[in-house]
Amino acid sequence: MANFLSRFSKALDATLVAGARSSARRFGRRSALARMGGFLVGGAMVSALPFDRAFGAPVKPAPVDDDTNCEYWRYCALDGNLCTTSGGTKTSCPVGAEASQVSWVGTCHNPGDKRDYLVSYYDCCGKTPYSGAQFCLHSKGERPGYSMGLHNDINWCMANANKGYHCTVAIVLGVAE
Ligand code: ABN
Repeated sequence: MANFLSRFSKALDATLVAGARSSARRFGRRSALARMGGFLVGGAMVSALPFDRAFGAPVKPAPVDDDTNCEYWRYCALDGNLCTTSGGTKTSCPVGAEASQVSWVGTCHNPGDKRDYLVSYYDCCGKTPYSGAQFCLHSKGERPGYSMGLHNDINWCMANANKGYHCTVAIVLGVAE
């Protein structure tokens, strides 16, 4: 009987020890840390992968309809203050300023009708610039300053009696064929 009890007790011990080891392996600190590490590294790699965040939708910038914003389509080659933020409109100088006698011409794409237009930029002259004016620097089609006719960083009031620059308007001349 004593022999049987001793063997039974040893078998029970062995079973309990094996169970404790297996549970330590599965739920222990090290394996929990290893699993957490794998999860974190995997998560970081997934978020770094290049995937289509637009989920297939075509990505194109929304057209800007606001003519006080430099991104408005007809300002694509305008380098100067917007007359729409200087007391005028996009096609007329503010009271007290007169249009320049020479101008700069650019070709801009209108996303509204998907056509290209010739746009003439006239400076408005004879008045000091308005400090709150929106300044825009777009140089589409511009060439370096040694070719003056192809450079837009120029005061077009130079041919006027009043050469003081105030702002720039953008007049559409027609469709660019
Ligand atoms: N055409 C706008 C402008 C005026 C003065 C100086 C540079 C550019």
